[in-house]
Amino acid sequence: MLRSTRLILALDETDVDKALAIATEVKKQVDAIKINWPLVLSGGPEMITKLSVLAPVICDFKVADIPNTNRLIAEETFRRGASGIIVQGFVGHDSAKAVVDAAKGKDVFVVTEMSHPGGKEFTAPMADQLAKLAVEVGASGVIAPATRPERIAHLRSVIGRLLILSPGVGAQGGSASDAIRHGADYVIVGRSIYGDPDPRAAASAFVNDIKSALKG
Ligand code: NUP
Repeated sequence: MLRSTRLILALDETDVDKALAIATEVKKQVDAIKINWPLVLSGGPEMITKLSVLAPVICDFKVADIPNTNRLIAEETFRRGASGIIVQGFVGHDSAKAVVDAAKGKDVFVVTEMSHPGGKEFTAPMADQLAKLAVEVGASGVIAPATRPERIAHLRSVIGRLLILSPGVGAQGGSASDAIRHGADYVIVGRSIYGDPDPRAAASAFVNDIKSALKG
């Protein structure tokens, strides 16, 4: 995945026409488009293929099953044109590794500590182990919370040079520049872009905020 603007759009818009229009509008400002179950359930898995024409698509399916089922999910996801997939690490090394193997060099990201308040309950205490698992199974990187930037810095010390993608910016209260300053490679922004009356202007503001962090 190109590291140009370092902005990833989380396209959780369930109106398919709107989602495609927004993706077309902001495609030059984002390094990837992340989709999740809401859009896949409303528009079908062909949304992966349609969006992949516009930008690299990361499927945030938080895959969490036995190795064989994980492998089948990953194969179908990549067959439809995804460039990356997000998995849960708590199901164990074998399950996560099955996805890395099925990805055949495409990107796999492991969820560590989640960005919402409930992320502190179970995922935060396990975050170091989940980050280590990401390294051990050969994942491309991890998902770490922009809502707690100090945790991004800490997780960076666990994973070394793996990528950090950081959601929780905007609607959840986190700041894009703070996340970058604390070591995130990319920030993931959803509602604050697709829910804005002017998604392109909103995306531009995030791109500029990220640039300010890279300069300073
Ligand atoms: O810890 C996480 N937090 C999070 O918000 C892991 C995620 N994958 N996400 C996803 O990022 C979430 O499911 C949504 O698709 C996106 C954030 O969207 P928003 O809060 O910017 O609207």
